[in-house]
Amino acid sequence: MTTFYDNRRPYDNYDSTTKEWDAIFIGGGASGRFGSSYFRAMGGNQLTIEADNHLGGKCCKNACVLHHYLYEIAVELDKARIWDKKEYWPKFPRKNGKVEILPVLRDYIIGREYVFDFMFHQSKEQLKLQFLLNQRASVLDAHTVTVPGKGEFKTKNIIVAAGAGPSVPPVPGTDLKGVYTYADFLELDYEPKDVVVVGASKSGLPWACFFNAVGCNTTVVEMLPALSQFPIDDDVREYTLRMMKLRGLPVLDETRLVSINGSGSVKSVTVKGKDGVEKMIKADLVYLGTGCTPRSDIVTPIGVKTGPKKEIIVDRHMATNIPGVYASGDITGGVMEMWKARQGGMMAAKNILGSPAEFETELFADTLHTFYETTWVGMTEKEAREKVGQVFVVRMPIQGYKNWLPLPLCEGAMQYAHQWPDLSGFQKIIYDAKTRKFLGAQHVGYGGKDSFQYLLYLLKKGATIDEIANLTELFINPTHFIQLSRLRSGMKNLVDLG
Ligand code: KPC
Repeated sequence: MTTFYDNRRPYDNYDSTTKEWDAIFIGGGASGRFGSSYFRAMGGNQLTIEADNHLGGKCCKNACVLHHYLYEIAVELDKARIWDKKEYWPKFPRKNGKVEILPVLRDYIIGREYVFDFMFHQSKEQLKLQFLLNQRASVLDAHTVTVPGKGEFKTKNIIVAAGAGPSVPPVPGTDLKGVYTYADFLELDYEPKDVVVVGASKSGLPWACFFNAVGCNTTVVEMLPALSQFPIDDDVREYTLRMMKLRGLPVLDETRLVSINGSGSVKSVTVKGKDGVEKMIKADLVYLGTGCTPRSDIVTPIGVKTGPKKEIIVDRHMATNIPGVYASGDITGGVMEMWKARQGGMMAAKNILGSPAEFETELFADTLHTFYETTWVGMTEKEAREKVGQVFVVRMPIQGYKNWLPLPLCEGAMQYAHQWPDLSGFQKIIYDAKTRKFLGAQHVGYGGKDSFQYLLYLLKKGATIDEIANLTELFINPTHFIQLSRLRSGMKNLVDLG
């Protein structure tokens, strides 16, 4: 392929005569790159320093994009496996009972170079950013950054957007060959058979479903009650878990990882279950989906305050306790999602350049990938009943219906709806029965999360069922509950539909 630069070497794209920068962004991942772009667009003079060999951060390297790549493959393989030889579906293409993983990873590694290249082209040519790649910055004080071989850079402000790296649980055996996190998973050099995924988490379950779908004997181990960390109702939680179980993917919850065992390479894990009894699970690969730790060490020496999980503490303007030092993205802890990284960078830019903005991060929509997307926004039904009292719910599938129920009937699940309806998804929308205001929604299916971006906006605006009933659906859409709301919106006293 043609590359715009040799990404094995340091790369400079900045005006070295600059005496003082308006802002230096430490990190050119999602937060640093979007923050830099906004800063530049507002007329600020920025420099972005990235320790890795590309812009765009871990997202396109080995995190969000890889996560979605594996999720999509899991869904495709899952459908192929479910419809094996039925109608036009070919015989499920397994070699020796398993789909090979290594070619899939090789294709990702080749393909991501094009993404790296585009990130570079867009940043340099379209956004006119100034940056250094493959070079590690150190922060001397609130207005001075150094880079080996380049000396000191003076700046009015620093935005620390150096991200977070994988958290590894403190148990014996994590250094054995065959133990992976997202950060080194692409180094896999053998075809595993027995996999243990630690963490029924947003970062663990897509991997677990992928391993299961390619034919690995896969087990998920989770410390908490399964999926209890997510603000979803029990019915949505149970459906999500049941759909994994139906595919032969067990989640051992309230189960603690005691050790990873082996000599040189991993052979098994020892876990302690709800009953307090230790047991061994055979494994030739252990995947740790156990979260990330902020890389805040870069600024703690200059006195930047951090929290118990090493997260940099920022106010709503993205400012740290040190004047002139801001932070954004995963390094600030809490939910580590793209919207927060990118918007956080943008908020820092605005505040530095005199356009005060407060970043509200409490209310957001979120998704978990398994063999489906489970997506949610706002209050759960349970929470709404406790806080609001009179609640109106639209749910699909409905409860207690004895006949074949091909609903929800949604894009991405049409064959399921007609041939195996139990697999076609689960969804609900919750309203305040008195004020008719939209309070929350949950969805298990395919392609629904796009709508949730806008449902969040509607929620913040205080939309009512009557306004939602006026939305113009692009039929057949994944979020069936929007049309179903219309069936009831003519009613003065709303009666549940579900
Ligand atoms: C192309 C893409 O959205 C995946 S990588 C994103 C990195 S960045 O645009 O800097 O947020």
